[in-house]
Amino acid sequence: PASVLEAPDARLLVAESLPPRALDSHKGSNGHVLAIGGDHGTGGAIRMAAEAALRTGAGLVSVATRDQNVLAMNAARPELMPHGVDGPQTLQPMLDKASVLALGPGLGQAAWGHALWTTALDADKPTVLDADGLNLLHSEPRALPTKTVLTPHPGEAARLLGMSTADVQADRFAAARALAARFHATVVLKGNGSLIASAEGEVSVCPWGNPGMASGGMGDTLTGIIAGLLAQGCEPYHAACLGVGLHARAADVAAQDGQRGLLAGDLLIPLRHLVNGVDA
Ligand code: NPW
Ligand code: AMP
Ligand code: MG
Repeated sequence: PASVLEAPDARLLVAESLPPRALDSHKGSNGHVLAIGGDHGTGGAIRMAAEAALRTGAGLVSVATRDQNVLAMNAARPELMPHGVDGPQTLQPMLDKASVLALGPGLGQAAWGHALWTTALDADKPTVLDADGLNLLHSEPRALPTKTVLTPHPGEAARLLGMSTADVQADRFAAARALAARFHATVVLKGNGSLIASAEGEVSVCPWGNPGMASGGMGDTLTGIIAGLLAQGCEPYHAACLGVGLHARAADVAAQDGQRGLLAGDLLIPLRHLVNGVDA
């Protein structure tokens, strides 16, 4: 048995989950997301995750990435706070200030990414683990923070489960439940009809989204959205359901201009409308 995310549109989900901001709300009341990733060549992935967290309403968003990404990120999105990190020593002070981590987009699986991954997971903060963060977990299984959301696409899920992508797709419910039970975490198994599974075996199905979403950066954006919701106080399963719903509905709005050529960045403005409960 599984429940379909029932609201006729994501605004109802938002209304139930994110109350309007208090009049005396300030940036410190809305959480501080630290996005960690962006090895050489994939700096865009972590910037997209970070920007999505901001557009979801996180109060502050810092980025721990390669030195070489900092200048461009500052220029393109000055609201972000990117820092070049070369290892655990430079990452630790950033971890101390963060309330939620978005770990893995573009992180790579070499020594730099591995060192940041270990240090970040040891901090035991609410964490969205994605992309190379999941691939590293496959190479080195370990205990995860109490509040963890894993966001594998079918290829990443297959690696973690030691099966083929086709096997995952043949029984997506079983794959999502198996991962959630194995890692004691909330799992989003992405793809057409994304599934959200809790460690206790509850599963929800996302009825929104479209094939225009099959383009680079889409998953990185989802990671940032869920991190932004955790930062504003949502519990992991709820943040995952709401985040998947907002992401897919924003993509449906953006795809009104056509599915081919839809960019992950095109989701950010409809996302902002939806997260505020206004017509997109
Ligand atoms: P196949 O071929 O079907 O067996 P990878 P990645 C499968 C960063 N990025 N349904 C499929 O396997 C990421 O953050 C950076 C079924 C496919 O070949 C990561 O850090 C960007 N199968 C890193 O790059 C933009 C599916 O998985 C394989 C599936 C590598 O991430 C792009 C590919 O997966 C990217 O986000 C589906 N729906 N989806 C940037 N601009 O900086 C995927 N598969 O090998 O894990 O590589 O996902 O591209
Ligand atoms: P990633 O592969 O990590 O970039 O994630 C891709 C994102 O786009 C996930 O949120 C998927 O659920 C979504 N997506 C990709 N293809 C489709 C599709 N055909 N229908 C609906 N959602 C999709
Ligand atoms: Mg991805």
